[in-house]
Amino acid sequence: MSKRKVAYYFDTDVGSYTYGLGHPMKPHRIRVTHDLVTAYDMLDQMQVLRPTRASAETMTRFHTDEYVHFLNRVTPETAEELTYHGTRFLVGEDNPAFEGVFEFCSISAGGSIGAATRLTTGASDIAINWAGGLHHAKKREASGFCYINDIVLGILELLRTYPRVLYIDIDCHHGDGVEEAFYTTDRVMTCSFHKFGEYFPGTGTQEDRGRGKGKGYAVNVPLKDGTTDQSFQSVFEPVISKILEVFRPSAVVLQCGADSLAGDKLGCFNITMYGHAHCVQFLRKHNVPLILLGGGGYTVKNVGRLWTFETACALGIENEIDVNLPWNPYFEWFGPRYRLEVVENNMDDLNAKDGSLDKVRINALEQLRELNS
Ligand code: TV1
Ligand code: CA
Ligand code: ZN
Repeated sequence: MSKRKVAYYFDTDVGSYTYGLGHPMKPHRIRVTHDLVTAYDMLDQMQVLRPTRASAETMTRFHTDEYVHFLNRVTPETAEELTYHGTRFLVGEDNPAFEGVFEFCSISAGGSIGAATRLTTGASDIAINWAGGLHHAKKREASGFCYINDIVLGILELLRTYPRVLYIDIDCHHGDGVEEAFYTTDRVMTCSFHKFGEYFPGTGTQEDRGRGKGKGYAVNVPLKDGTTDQSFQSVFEPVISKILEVFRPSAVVLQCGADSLAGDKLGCFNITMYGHAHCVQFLRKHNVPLILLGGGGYTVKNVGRLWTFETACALGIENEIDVNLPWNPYFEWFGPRYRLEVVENNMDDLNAKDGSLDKVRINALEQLRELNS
């Protein structure tokens, strides 16, 4: 398997931001990942880059001036005043106005825009930003732990050079913000795999396929509780293969949300580290410029495990990885197994019950077949 030039975006400050006590989103997981990547000696096999922080002006390539201006000013103290004065930009407990929220967003967005630039200039074949993947952020509103949509900003950067971009989202939640941003264009195809039914954000049925010129270019694959590696692969491989054939993307952005892993605190799937990383291996094998982004992931140890292994997959060294964890700053915490892999549990796979997954696959393939006629 041939080598790829890999860029890895990391900012040493990113792990210090906190959404607040008790909030499930923990930026610290990016630092845990980085410490494991370091312990496995991967840093000297790739370009390690500190992202240029995205400016407010750069963010307005997608978001409204008013919303970005608000985010740039808001502090924990002024949140209430600013929020109830005019439009409500931050709603509920999901998106608190935490200390340094704007800087955190500028690191996340800066990494994804930088990753895009690495591909368009030909400097890298694969670019990684585990601090990105915040797929729920809307043009004028924060949503679901996401404030600035780094993915949309990264894709907009890719579109300056490439005619067509494919966005794939394997986070347990629907990639609604990215879908909405490109709903009416045929230059970006979005494809989200997610839990559907009494689950945030509630969108992403197979009837939602895009509008106008974009009709057919939004693909949704709704899944049920307990999705296993086998169930996931039975839809991922055929659907993505068909997309690569009919859409022929110039670049692919893969959102690697880790909340689709077994044992996640907010997720409800039963996918192992190997099942999740198979998606990365599958796309790397297709040899198209690739961006890997983070996203959800709430069982912090497992997020670190997964994204470390997926970094190894990007480098093509996953077969040389020792599944017994090397010494690292969090070693004790990885007990009692002290192993890298995330294994499945005994929950029921509700997709397997009634053949509903076959219908979902057939439906998606039918949608893609219609694109060419
Ligand atoms: C503060 C403290 C906020 C504890 C939020 C779980 C919390 C959640 C918390 C939570 C929580 C959600 C909703 C709220 C509908 C809304 C990064 C009115 C124990 C990409 C975002 C999920 C997922 C949002 C983000 C969801 C991503 N679930 N404890 N909040 N209500 N919000 O359901 O896709 O992974 O849960
Ligand atoms: Ca998803
Ligand atoms: Zn999620």
